[in-house]
Amino acid sequence: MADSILEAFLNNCEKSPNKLCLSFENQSLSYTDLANRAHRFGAALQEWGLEEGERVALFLENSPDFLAAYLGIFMVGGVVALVNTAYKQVELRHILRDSGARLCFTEQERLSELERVQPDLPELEKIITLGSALEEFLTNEGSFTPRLRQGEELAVLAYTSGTTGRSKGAMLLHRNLISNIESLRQTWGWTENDHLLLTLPLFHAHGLMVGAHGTLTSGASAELKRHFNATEVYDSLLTGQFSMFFGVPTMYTRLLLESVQRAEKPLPLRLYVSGSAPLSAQTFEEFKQVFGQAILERYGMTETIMNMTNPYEGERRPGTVGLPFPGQEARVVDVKTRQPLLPGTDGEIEVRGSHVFKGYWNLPEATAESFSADGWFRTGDLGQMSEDGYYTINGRAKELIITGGYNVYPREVEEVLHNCPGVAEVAVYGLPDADMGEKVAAAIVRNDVSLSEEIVIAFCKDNLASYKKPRQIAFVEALPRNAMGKIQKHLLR
Ligand code: MLC
Ligand code: AMP
Repeated sequence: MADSILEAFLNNCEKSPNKLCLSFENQSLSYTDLANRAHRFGAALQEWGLEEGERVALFLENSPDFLAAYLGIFMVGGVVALVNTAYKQVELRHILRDSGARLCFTEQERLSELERVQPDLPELEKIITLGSALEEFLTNEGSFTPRLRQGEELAVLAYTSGTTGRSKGAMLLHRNLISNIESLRQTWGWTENDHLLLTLPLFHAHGLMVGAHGTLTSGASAELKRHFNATEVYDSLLTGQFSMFFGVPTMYTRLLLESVQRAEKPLPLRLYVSGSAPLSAQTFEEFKQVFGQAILERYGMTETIMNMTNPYEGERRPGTVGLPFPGQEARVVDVKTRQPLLPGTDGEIEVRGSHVFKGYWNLPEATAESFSADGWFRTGDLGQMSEDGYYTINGRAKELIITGGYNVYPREVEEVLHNCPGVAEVAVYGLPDADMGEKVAAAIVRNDVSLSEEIVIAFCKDNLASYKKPRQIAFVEALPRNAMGKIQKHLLR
């Protein structure tokens, strides 16, 4: 068995060199085309002097070159640091400094944001933008042989928003990536005949470590889109070309809204999958009625990639995230005593197995806190297991807002807003939202009455990814606090 995504991809390339791998806008890439392009990235990186274990940041939107760069970095033993394209100066400064990336690939339109923080990033030696600068870089083609058999080595630093307000780099090894996708492919029956419609961003686990990894390791194909757009996706589904679609719940609610205006309904796909945020039982049922198919809901997180899945064959139970993937363990423990609980009892979900990350980059204490002595990872998700093994998530031990499948930690937004002139005190919390599942809201005590919603939002957007800005702001006289002085966010809600 291959011990990395790269090795599995190259095996498929050898087996079916001319098979379609990716289509994107007006390009079609066979397995050989993508491998050749990745090879050019690898050769150029080696020539440039990237050493094994050094980090390269991908601050890129979806395109075949995202994946060519990703595989090319692995070819020389480099580590990929993933960066959400919505990130602004606060997130960029932290991630690029923390990862110590020597090189960053990005697009021209993101360059100015990067240049704002570049003076604070002594280790960042080079920024390469797609287009002529990239093509020039790729002409440095020396001869080289891709590194294989690197299962125990670090592959990816995937930043997850942190409870402390600072995001943490989850260290995923090649072994974690390959073992999780092997298990998932087997469970979902993914074969070389599958054609996936992939509109999720590649800079997060769902798009990259499920959508792209599954495609590349199965010898299958995917049509990659730059962004999700409900009208375009609906049109694509009508073509009948696809066997699978993966999305966050917001994408499914938007497809349902789209269907209201359409007379024609898509033919059934082999598989619709939802994850990254809770899929409501209502959306599940409505989708079944309109599209004639039961969405398969699964549960994952950056640190562990995919944890649980509803059955491919068997009952897909709405409101649950199903059972652990084969070869992976899960249990529910008491939040205080950490003792395992019986079915039907609420507690914290813990997981264990070869899919679980190595720890947080440069944060041994946070790593130690997140694992029990016998290797169980504390997910921070609260829930229970039924008598017949289905898990339900019903809360979070961590203070987290999930909006449209993106995580927002209130603390990070609060820290930025504390620096906004006119803000004396601030509390950020989540509220239900029909489109995004949850939305970010803020209660603010002003020390300058001229402070308006517009100013607060503009300040937020200048510093942080726009999806983290509050969508609802209440100016209050004081924040409700308990006897210990802790803000009582449930009262604000
Ligand atoms: C965009 N916006 C959002 C948002 N996405 N606001 C809140 N929550 C979101 N998720 C804001 C933008 O900041 C912008 O604001 C405006 O909406 C328009 O931007 P857009 O890019 O055109 O948005 P849209 O197309 O509506 O995007 C919605 C979406 C997208 C659902 C398609 O958010 C998305 O692709 N989500 C997927 C996230 C994902 O892949 N998560 C997986 C994480 S891995 P303004 O004011 O600037 O105009 C993981 C593990 C696991 O969680 O289990 O999978
Ligand atoms: P991230 O850190 O971005 O990987 O987000 C992971 C978190 O998303 C998990 O800890 C869960 O809280 C949440 N999540 C992922 N999938 C689901 C799901 N199917 N249902 C509910 N929550 C989910």
